[in-house]
Amino acid sequence: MIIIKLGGSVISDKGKPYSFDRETVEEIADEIARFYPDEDFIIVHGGGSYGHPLAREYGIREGIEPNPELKRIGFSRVHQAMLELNDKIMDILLEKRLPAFSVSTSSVFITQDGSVAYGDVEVIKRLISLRFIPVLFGDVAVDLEKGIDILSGDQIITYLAKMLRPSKVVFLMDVDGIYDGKPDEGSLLWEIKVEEIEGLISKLSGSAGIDVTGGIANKLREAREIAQFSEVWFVNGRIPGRLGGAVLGEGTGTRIPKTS
Ligand code: IP8
Repeated sequence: MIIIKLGGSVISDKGKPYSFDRETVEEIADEIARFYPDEDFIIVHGGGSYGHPLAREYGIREGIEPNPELKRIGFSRVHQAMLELNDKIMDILLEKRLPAFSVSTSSVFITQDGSVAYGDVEVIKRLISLRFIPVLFGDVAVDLEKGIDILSGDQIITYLAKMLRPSKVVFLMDVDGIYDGKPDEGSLLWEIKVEEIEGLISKLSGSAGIDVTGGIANKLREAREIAQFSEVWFVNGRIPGRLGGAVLGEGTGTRIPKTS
């Protein structure tokens, strides 16, 4: 089983509200279709310019207080925006005859401290055994302490990796992988050991546009956790062939080996 993160910066321009890169998602779907049904997949997509600006506008990460009336509306609006984005992605996957099935994150996960505190993966497991491709997404979530929060697709993947032990997790990004500096200045790191991650995070700048869940630093922290259960790849989702390379284990990008 391979878990793919469709990064928000790959499928939309975070600087432009409600932008969607249909062509890129079509190419990614074609690439998945090269490997399905021989390989099982779970897809998790990010918020892009659908989720992040609205989540910030309503202050969802700060919880249900201090203005619960407004926050409740915001919570629902962010969720609806994510459903809209999810719908566009689902349409493309189904058009390509991939049996994608959308699983609404906020209905199956409860958070605490930005991570999954409770999750139900039974339906996801059964969907996979029935040869579906479950599609989840970064979303709003009911939170044990703050009442409400945002759950990033990256944290969802860590939880799924722990519960389902995929062979690989592939993060699709808008750059070629992880660099030892800014992408236009540093050089691409082909392999990173988990011990090197903390040092790297302090060197790296945030991702472009508005990101309420922490951009590349968040991804690297999650990758450190995920590496306990699975190999992790970071590849360019905008360049056809890169996802396939990671699936085959011989691609251009950054690989973090499994630690045990
Ligand atoms: O882009 C965040 O998910 P991410 C989802 O995977 C929202 O971090 C609603 C901002």
